[in-house]
Amino acid sequence: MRKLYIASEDEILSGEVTDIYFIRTKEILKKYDLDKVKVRAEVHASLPKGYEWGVFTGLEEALKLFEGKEINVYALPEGTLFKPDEPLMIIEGPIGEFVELETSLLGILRHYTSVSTKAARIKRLSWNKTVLFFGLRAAHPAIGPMLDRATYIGGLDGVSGVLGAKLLGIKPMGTMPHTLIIVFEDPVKAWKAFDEVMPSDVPRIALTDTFYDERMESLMAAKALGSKLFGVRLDTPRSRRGNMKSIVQEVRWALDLAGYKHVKIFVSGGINEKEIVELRDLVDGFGVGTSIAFPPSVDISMDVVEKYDEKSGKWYPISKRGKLPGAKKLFRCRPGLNDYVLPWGSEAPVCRDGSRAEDLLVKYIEDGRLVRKLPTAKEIREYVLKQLSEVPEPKPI
Ligand code: PCP
Repeated sequence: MRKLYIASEDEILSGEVTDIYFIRTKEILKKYDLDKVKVRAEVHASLPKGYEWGVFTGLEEALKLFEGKEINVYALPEGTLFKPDEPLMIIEGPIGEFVELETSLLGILRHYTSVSTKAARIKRLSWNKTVLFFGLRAAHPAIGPMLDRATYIGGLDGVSGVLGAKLLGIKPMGTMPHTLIIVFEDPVKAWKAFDEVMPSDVPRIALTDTFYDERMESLMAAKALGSKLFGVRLDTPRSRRGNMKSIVQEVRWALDLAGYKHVKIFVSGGINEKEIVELRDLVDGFGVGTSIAFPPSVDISMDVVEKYDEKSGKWYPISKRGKLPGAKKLFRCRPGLNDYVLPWGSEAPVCRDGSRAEDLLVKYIEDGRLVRKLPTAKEIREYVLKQLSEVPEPKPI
């Protein structure tokens, strides 16, 4: 009897977390001896309105679905920026080997990619200010570590989640909750207790919005902890947010005037793209939760685009209407997203500087075996940040 309504790793990898119509399809295909028919299935995406690119993530988990199956899998490296309708992944092999895995595959890729894309947009808009993920409380804890990973590889600087950070091999980052201050009934006592108990490598960032005005509490914290105070966090309640920009400006002014220029200002609570743009030149960092944990959906789908004819030994294009038949390759000239989508088997075009365009769809699985070393989360994050530096700032939504 399970205590939580969540699927186990085995249930996901065995294909049990699927839509019933795939199980029925498999049964019918088997009966007609069609489950051995070799196909190429292509994964591609459409983007939310106003988005120019997405960040392809979830690959490491998605590949786990295919290990041990008699198939080949080609994909963009995890963290690659892509544009609408570009091929993200090609799965090649007998349809019966993977038909029921489509549900979990798309679920993993869509959720990861939607979260990472939003995280990347926020990071790109932040003018390189620190952005931490504070959104664990917005989602079921079963996927907490997945959200932490998706946001970190999407370019955020850190996550508050303890287990997520452990799996990423990084230190969890955070400040203090209102609960600490309320239990002490006195912010100064709470900040001093934090300073006394916490090891020296934990930055002293005082939450300064609990009982009094943000300017007052920030000055109180600076006075109480002096040079030890690393920063203040303003999580101003919605009911008090007349103009957050003015509040931050006032706190900065007051701290500077009183000689506390070293004290950084962090802002959290209800931060989305427009708030990032409004506050980015004033603050030192952001804590962002819900807007990333519940991002607009990057709609990822999979379609059979080629079948193999055993008699002629040739692949031939086929697809449902509305989708381009034939497997495709994605070539890119960098910097930026100067892309070419060409039929499978095409040669890499020549870029303006005379070099060959990068062939982005690479083989990850051959006959069910992983044939490429997977990058670490840190490496994926660096790859994302590099690409983000090559694209224009998105229009905040
Ligand atoms: C802040 C806020 C949200 C967190 C950050 C993310 O937490 O209240 O819960 O905000 P977002 O989802 O709106 O982006 P704290 O101030 O630490 O919360 P608490 O009031 O529990 O101390």
